[in-house]
Amino acid sequence: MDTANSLTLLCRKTKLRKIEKNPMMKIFGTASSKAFRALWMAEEAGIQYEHIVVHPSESHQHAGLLKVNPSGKIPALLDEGFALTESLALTTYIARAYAPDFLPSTLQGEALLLQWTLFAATEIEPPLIAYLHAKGIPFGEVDEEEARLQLDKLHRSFAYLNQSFSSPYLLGDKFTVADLNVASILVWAKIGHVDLLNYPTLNTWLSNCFERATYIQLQARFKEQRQNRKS
Ligand SMILES: N[C@@H](CCC(=O)N[C@@H](CS)C(=O)NCC(=O)O)C(=O)O
Repeated sequence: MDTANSLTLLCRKTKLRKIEKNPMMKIFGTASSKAFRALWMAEEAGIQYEHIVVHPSESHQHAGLLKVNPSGKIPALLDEGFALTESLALTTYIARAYAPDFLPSTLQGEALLLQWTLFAATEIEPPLIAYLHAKGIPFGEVDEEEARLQLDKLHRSFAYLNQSFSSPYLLGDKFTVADLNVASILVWAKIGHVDLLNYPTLNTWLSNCFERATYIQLQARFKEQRQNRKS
């Protein structure tokens, strides 16, 4: 058996052991925050978990969260006493612990997973958030010149990503945690109505990610929760 197969087998055994021992991993945060990434991965993994809703505005006063993440930021995860922070580390942990099918099985695949995750976190997310802020989302203060500047940076990243893969998913034929990590950052592009039509491969791939049953069900569940809170 090669290393990749033994790793997959080990992950499967770990998954079974973990589910038997403690079905309730805890994920702290709101669905409209970066916690969505971990919630989405937990849904893809098909595991039971407890979603502890903590809003960013109250996270520094939330005793349960502070025990898991003393910095008071969301998201955070607690699994059998193991505490973890950083949304993109959470997704990768959930996949490794419970859903190894969502991980690449080669050394090169692992490297590309890291490459695209870091690319999205450093080359897409910062200009995308800055762009949204410059467009007045969510604070209302608009700065069109700043928005143009950030959009230029984004277009360079989108062009690179668009030309870097041709298969349905970033690492090949199957949806992996690399797709989930990058797509869950590009959720902000959807919120900001950033036009991706000039990037057909990227655009089609992103639509496929957002058409996944887990994504749609999760969005519907959280919309319902928001409406129930308002009524
Ligand atoms: N790099 C962290 C960022 C976490 C983060 O910025 N969380 C925001 C909500 S999305 C937060 O906790 N804000 C409250 C605060 O900064 O005090 C991650 O990806 O998990």
